[in-house]
Amino acid sequence: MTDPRLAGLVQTLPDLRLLTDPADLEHYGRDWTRRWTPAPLAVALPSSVAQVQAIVRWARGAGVAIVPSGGRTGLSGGAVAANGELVVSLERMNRVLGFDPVDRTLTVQAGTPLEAVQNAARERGLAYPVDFAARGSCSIGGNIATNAGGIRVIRYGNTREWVAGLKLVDGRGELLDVGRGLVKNSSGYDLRHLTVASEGTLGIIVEATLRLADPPPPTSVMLLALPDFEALMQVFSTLRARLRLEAFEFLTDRALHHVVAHGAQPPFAETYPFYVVTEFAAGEAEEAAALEAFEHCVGEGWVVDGVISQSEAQAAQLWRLREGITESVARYVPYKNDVSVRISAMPAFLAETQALLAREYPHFDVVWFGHIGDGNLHINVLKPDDMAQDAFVADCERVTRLLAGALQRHGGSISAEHGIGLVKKPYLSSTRSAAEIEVMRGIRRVLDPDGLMNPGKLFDP
Ligand code: FAD
Ligand code: 2HG
Ligand code: ZN
Repeated sequence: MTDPRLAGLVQTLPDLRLLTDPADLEHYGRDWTRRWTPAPLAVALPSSVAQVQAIVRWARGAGVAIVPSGGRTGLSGGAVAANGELVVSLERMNRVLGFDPVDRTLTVQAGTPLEAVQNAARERGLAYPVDFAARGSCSIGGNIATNAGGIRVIRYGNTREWVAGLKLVDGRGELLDVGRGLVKNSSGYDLRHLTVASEGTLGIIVEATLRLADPPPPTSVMLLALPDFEALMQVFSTLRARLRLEAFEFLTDRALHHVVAHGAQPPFAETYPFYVVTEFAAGEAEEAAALEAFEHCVGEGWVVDGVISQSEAQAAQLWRLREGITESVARYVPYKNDVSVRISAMPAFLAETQALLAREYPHFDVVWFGHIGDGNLHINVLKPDDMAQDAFVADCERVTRLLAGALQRHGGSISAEHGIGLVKKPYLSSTRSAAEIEVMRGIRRVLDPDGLMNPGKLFDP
């Protein structure tokens, strides 16, 4: 143990697990952005709410900043610790605390992985419907702190919809029990919703009470090949009107190229410009409706090829083409954009953005995919191997300023589901007015008067 400030923490909490080994600092100091060099002071692994409160109180006294840390799968730099902060990892607080079959809620510690929550719900005959590829590594605390979305938002909404209550240790070390699982509660400001998407800037989420859904119906997965972007919205409208959609996701030929290069099975003998992966409630009538909808789309020229899953294994194979994209491009340290507009604004926004990126990025590999049914596009720009990281990021920042302008014109958001963190901090004002940001600052000051909770993230004090 090198830093003398830590001696006080050890004295206060002799049982606390504290890591200072350089390999641990490296591991816990970064998230999936891989852009910043990790340099935390230490990593604390509390095992109880009382320990978390004591850590925050010690940090206030010692003037040490805290970075709340879940699975560090975040894509906006929110969990990065590059300035001598104390990383507070919730990974040891990973237990299911209770299930109430009448309320249909599951109470878990914040470090519980999303997949463990899904499994716990399934074992109890219900479902936790938030879902995405990082399910095995990300935590419920991180999901709440970013208001994570994923592949089923089109039917079930974001994480926010499923948080019935939570416990937060705020920046003063106070334990706030907000929401308490009530269905109805009109007793003033909803501090639970303030905490959702707060990115660790208001405190550390230590527990969550999650609403559970009915188990999903049996489903089939369809992969469709499309000739152009315009067809995408037509196919979406057609399928949404005729089927019970559980998911409607899209990817471009470049995205498919990278997933296949990473080991996925190519779905068709030919390649096409765009693909849709859609999941819908299955049954004899639904399959017939799906076939009819498919034929209609082919007749209109919106779909040029397609395949429908005949087994769970095939469904998983089709999903891999969409879910494997982030991992398949990770080696290029991509510059990520995660933008949204209202679904009705999507055709005009898409046309403008497509023209903008074709003009500004003629030589870069630009990988488009995302949750088109939610108005949410992911645009990953891949760094050419022979380009320096700084020059690449500077160029991407220039284009993101143009993209932020387009978003402003179309009433969209610079972060749909990944959060602002460090990556999108310079562009927050394209989505939020000065008056709104001032209100957010005020809220942050009340809950974190010393400015020690994830400083430098989301917006500056
Ligand atoms: P971390 O990365 O550890 O932290 C994220 C933010 O939350 C940070 O600001 C951190 O300080 C804060 N935080 C973490 N835990 C707490 C806590 N207990 N209390 C307070 N603040 C906390 N995201 C989507 O929305 N949709 C997707 O489809 C999606 N797919 C992904 C696929 C892959 C392969 C990967 C790698 C990531 C994906 N993500 C997606 C992004 C990421 O998984 C989510 O943002 C997730 O919610 C982050 O959870 P985490 O536990 O890893 O949080
Ligand atoms: C997804 O939808 C995730 O797969 C990750 O939100 C997006 O890697 C990305 O840009
Ligand atoms: Zn996504």
